[in-house]
Amino acid sequence: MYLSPKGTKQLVALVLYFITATHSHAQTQQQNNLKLWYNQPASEWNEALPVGNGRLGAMVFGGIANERIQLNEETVWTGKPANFVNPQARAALPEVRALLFAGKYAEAQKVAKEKMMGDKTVWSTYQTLGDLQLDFDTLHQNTRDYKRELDLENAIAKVSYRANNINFSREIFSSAPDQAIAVRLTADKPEALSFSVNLSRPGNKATFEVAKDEIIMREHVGDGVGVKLATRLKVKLEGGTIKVSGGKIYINKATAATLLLAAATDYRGGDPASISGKQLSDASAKAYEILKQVHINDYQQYFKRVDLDLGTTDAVYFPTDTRLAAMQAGNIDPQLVKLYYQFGRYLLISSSRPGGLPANLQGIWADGLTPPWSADYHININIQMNYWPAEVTNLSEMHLPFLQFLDALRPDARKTAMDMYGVKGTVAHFTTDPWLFTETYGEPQWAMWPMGMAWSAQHLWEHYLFTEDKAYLKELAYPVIKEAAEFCVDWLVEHPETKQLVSGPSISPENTFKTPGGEVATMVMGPTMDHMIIRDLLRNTIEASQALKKDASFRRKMQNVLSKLAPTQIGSDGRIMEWTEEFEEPEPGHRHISHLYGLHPGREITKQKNPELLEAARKTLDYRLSHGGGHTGWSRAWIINFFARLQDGEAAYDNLLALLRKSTLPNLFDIHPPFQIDGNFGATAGITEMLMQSHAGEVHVLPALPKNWQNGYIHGIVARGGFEVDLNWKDGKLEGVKILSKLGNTCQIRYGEKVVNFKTERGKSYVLNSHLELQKN
Ligand code: FUC
Repeated sequence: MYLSPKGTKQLVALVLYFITATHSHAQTQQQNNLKLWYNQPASEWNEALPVGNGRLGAMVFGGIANERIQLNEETVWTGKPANFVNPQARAALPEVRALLFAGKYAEAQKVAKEKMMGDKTVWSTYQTLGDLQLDFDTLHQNTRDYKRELDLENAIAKVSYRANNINFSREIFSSAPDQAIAVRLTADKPEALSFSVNLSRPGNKATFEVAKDEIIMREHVGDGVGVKLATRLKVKLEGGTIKVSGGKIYINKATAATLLLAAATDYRGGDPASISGKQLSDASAKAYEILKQVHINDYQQYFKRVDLDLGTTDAVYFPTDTRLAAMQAGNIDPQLVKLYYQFGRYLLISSSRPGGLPANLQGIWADGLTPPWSADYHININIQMNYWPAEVTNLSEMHLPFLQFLDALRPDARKTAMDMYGVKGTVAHFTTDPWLFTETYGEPQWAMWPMGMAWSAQHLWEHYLFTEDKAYLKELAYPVIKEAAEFCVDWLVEHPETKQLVSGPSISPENTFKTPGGEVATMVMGPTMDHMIIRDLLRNTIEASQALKKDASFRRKMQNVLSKLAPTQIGSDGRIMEWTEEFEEPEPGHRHISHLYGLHPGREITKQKNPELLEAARKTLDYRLSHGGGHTGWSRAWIINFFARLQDGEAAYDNLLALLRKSTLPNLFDIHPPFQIDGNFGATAGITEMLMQSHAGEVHVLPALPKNWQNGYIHGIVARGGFEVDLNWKDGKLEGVKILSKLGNTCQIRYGEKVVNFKTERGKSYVLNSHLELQKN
């Protein structure tokens, strides 16, 4: 529901009237605690509710006379593998570098545009799988008690209402164990369910077979350049009759019906119709209640690992859209923050499962044939942000699709490094897709940036820091990290004046500057972010090689490079410099705040190590914000993480509120605008960073607790070194900590200025009081 300004005001007045101070109403609170719910159907896609099993997704509208369930499958992509390296790139590299060193920015950009950008001619985009449409008979009129909800505890969407003295209900979920979507329709009066079912896909290119109780929809997407898909639907009835006519299945006078939907493509080979056929027949052999219980058990093993409480107000009695509107009007609603947090975890579990593709710009949920930015894998912040919450919110397994994707990028990334730059190792640029391209195309302003692989490699190392899984490090992570490092080592060149090593040609993602001659330019030699990424990568690779006791000579080479790499500089106004020179900034509030990579997600800038850089980072952030920064959802989410790392709980909180107030849709999806899921994930990570951090070699509890969260707890979050942490606080102060040591490492824990060290045993729990004193078990 979008409210008119007037409607919003009335509603908000009403809500503010009802919402009083903190109360506990255990029962209702229990009921609505972890649900997004609404008193009306979705009037458009941005109000519909997402379900997903990592691969197969649906957006549930909850219509009364007509239900639309928009479907997605993660591999429904147009395009194909393509090679589009600009053949002139390698020869142009020294020319572009020389022009940039000579300060001829505009000229360098022209050469780069012509000779380094590839010609991407194959159109590739993620697309909808299609729609499942239900049309009901006239019994579904004059409804009352309508409710539509998404239950985050069970990962089930529900619709219920009363009409003609009958209670109708629908449940929809996407099961990972059974690889199918289930839609269950019931009525509490026998034979009250009459409706038709059909499948469709925009573009009118799909073909259909309807027989008895089953529909098959097939299409070769992208007009033949893309995957072949098959979607299959089966209807199972309790009572009533079924008939087929005009491409639809008609159900007459049933008491209950279960619709099961399976879908597959040939992205990984095989025949989509037989893959989905097997999935469907396996699922339909099980009773609905069994499918549901197996789904809930599977989902809850991940979801239930973390519990958060930030306090509750009477706002919980109101539907989610009303609460969001009230918050936008100034209301305080800590439980909505909890809901948003757990929704972020829900979205990751539902869009990223081991063995599948990583979550794209929209997770797996995208409507139509041309979603924004092709709903692709932007790797200049967006996909990384998707995975910021994975380890810390105890969803380490959900990280794997991204980590395996990086491994899969390697053959192309190796070829691109050599063909484009004549350099060994692996490189990727600003974006990619499931056809795994790494070469670049388009405008140098976003495309001339060879750090996509180097940044992403951080995730492979981080997964190890949380799990210390040596086999994983050896077999999957290290080879990918090492090749990314090899590229960086050979890519860097000596600056003719400073003699330091610099990266370039490159950009500070997607920002511009004014040259001394007054032109707007983007490319330089030595943007700060590149060096922060490379420093992080080389340090991580050194640590990884030490952990595996290998590559001693490459390690020395990396150490040597690190000693010559251009350092992070503070400008004359006290801010961190974004480029090697202090250029005039045409967009001082730019959404990318790339030169703070070392603060977050990197670990170069910490209070203990370099307080002067920390101070400069704060100035950088304040300056960006005072010039309109944070205007996209993901940018705002990054800012929450930055302020958390600056240990400024109030500023982190203000930006979290701004995200909820300005960049959140009625279904709690983040907006760029339009919908882009990275902000959901970035903010979930940010909230965790406010409550605990572990990037600086210690478990820092409550580093950025805002005044508004006086009492609460978070249980089950994870720190580097393999510590599962339960934190409780009261009156704004730590009450106690429980630490489960999963790996048996020594634990260094900090609260404020107090630091304590203790040895741990694998699998044992340790309890500390408010003064960090270890309690006897
Ligand atoms: C990055 C951002 C844009 C957008 C796009 C998908 O390049 O600069 O704002 O989020 O990715």
